[in-house]
Amino acid sequence: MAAKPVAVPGPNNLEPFWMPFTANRQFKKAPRMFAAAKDMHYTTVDGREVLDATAGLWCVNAGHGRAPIVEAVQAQVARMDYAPPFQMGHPGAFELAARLAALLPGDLNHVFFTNSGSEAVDTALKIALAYHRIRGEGARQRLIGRERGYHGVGFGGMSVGGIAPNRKFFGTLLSGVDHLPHTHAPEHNAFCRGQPGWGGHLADDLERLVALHDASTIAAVIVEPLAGSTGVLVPPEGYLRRLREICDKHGILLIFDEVITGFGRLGASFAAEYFGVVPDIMTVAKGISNGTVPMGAAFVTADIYETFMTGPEQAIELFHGYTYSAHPLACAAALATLDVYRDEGLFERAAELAPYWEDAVHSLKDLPTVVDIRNLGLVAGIELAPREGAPAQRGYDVFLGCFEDGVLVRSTADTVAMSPPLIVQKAQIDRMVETLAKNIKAAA
Ligand code: PXG
Repeated sequence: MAAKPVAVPGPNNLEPFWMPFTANRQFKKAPRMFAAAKDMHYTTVDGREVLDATAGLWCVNAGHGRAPIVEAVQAQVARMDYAPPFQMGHPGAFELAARLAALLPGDLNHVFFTNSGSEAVDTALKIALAYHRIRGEGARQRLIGRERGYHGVGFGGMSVGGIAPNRKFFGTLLSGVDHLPHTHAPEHNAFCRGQPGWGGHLADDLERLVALHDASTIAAVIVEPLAGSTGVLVPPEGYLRRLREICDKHGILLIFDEVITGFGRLGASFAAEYFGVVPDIMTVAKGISNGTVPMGAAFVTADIYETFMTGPEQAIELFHGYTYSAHPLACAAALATLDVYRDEGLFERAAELAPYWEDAVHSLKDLPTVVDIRNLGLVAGIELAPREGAPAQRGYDVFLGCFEDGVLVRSTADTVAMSPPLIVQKAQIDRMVETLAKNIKAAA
């Protein structure tokens, strides 16, 4: 009998894939496709090299296709593809948790593994609620986020997040959530280099929310130490410390979402270390495994972990977890990634390059339509004035123009964001900024 023909979708059938956070119809008319990646560059399907100014999507901090990471994943998949994480373990998970604990600031020293930043955030929020309940403070059920915050796309993360289009289509979200004001204030801080001097007092709004709801009803406050997705908002001087103080005063847990800032982006292992402010829970993803295999994690203090370790020994302490928590391939990728970060001193390298990066991006200051430039570590956001009646169009045109000129940047509304792999060379920084300058002028 003749073999039944198999319907193989041709390479040009772009229809079935519903792309995330993408204008699907626009993309499918003129697709942009990557086929390969090495170090600082992607190669498109038609063989063009594209310089990566965004570390993929803020995740490939060690650069693409790094041999030690690739080989570690290859060896792991050949040795053991999968191991169940519930009531079973594998050595890589414990080794990775111990390595991370050694890297973490302050009392943060226990690790709950997830597969993404969104899951890490929902995990952190659930741990915060359960922590208070176990301690007999079950009335602490409110969660506080911040306007313009991005904490992924789970119902918890959406609820504490503060980006309207990410929320408004999806119903009533979690109840009992309130938001701090955002810290975007170009009228005070435009073109400041590094941390803005104005705005530390915005943290005092937490006292207003405490007065409104009463501290006894508030479980946790979650913020990105530096907000990435909303257009690179650098925390004002003193802001994070003030949040820490107010949380301590009222017994509220402080959660830092370090999905973007973790693993060297600011020139320190974590933003908590960079700013000298340690949260009670920290969420990470992206750079933890260099984007090679999906992985996220929530880090908690010894106090939080020990609070859960109090019932009968045979009882499960936290009814939460994922089939792929601490997946062997993700653990192998993360262990090899941590080796590369350490052996190549990439966090220190980011710190050393930061002043050059700052000068380079601020050279765009006098170009038409540029209304603000924000930077810290190896991150920059260049904010453009929106076109009349067409918000986000100018940012998108700059993104597209840069891509056609062989540089991958990111646009979020009319802010262009760059966050290159930490192996970036100065000449490559120059190329990114020149390409951006050309395309900002073209889109003016
Ligand atoms: N928290 C933060 C601070 C993030 O930046 C997430 C959570 C969610 O992670 P996952 O792994 O679930 O996507 C993120 C993700 C952008 C952009 O363009 C940023 C993210 C995702 C997509 C786009 O800035 N960050």
